[in-house]
Amino acid sequence: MSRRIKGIAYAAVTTVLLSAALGGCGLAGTGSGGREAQTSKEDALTIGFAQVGEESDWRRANSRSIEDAFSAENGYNLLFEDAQNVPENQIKAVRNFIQLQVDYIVLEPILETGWDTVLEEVHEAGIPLIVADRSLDPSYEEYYDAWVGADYLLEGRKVCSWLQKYAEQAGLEPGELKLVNIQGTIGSSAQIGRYAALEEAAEANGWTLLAQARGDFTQAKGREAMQELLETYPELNVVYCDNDNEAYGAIDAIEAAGRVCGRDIRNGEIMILSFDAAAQGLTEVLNGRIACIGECNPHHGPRVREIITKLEAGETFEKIQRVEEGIFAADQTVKTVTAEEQEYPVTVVTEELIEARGY
Ligand code: GYE
Repeated sequence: MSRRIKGIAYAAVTTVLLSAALGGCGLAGTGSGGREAQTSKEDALTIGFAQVGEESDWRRANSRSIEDAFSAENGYNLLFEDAQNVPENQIKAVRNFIQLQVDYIVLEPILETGWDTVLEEVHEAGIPLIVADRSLDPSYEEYYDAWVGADYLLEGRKVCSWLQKYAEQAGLEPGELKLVNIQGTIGSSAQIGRYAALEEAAEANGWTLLAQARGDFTQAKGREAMQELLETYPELNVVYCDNDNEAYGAIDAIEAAGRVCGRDIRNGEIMILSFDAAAQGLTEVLNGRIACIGECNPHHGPRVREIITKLEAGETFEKIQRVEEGIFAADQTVKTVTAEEQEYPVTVVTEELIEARGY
């Protein structure tokens, strides 16, 4: 079982818990039970995991994946630090792991930048660093042993290709498309990549990109952002949400304003595009409220564990590991999308697919 410790005031608590978990001298001589416990704990690897927060369905599934992969039964002491989406908390968490001399640090960075000093400290302490999910600015590459995550620019390009092909088939002129973007945490690699794809496609296709508004990857902020966007830009007809939770919020706001979510924008419907493909998001695809979702896979636990196992065994592995992902829509109006000169099939959402999703 991992220990989830929230917020800034965790440092002292973690220190206490960890010294117990590591089974220092204090545990010796407490009888055979104590000694047995000490032996197994000493064999266990201690993993310091610096998580982003709990902002979305994706994030919760990702946390579960890490907890399952690094469970005590699997032979790990997992120290789980939730930064609550505050970059300073995450830097503190990493410093704390250095002090505790954990065996590995696993970092899912909130932001791409701002890591200058602390990564040097990790390096000096000789603790292997694995970055997962969001990526760091390329200038930090020498400071980590591996990164496993998604290609956020590619995800965005796939969704934009779907929109372009859909519009073409529906006979919509590029200039008719009036888009807004509800942004994820500004400066996170997921936000940067998905926005870059949108900006590129808007320019290439002649779509009107009306505005961006902050949604911080949450339903509450997504709703607020959508409400304001509708007031300022009543002509908007496509909402590019940086994740599903923002899309749920956007749906709430659109319906509260008496508008309809759907693909028939000529008749006043508002089309929603999204990322992640959590079960609730896929359900919204099935009932027509979300037009298309670019998949983002949260199950990094086993992937990170495999990297650590290879590091332990001195085996080689790919330093940069990108996860392959799909794209989902309600039907095959668009059969394949094209991005980076490759075709990707569009998967039609079904009840079975949603049931199998698990998050
Ligand atoms: O899309 C969003 C989450 O970093 C890929 O963060 C992740 C994003 C994901 O909160 O739902």
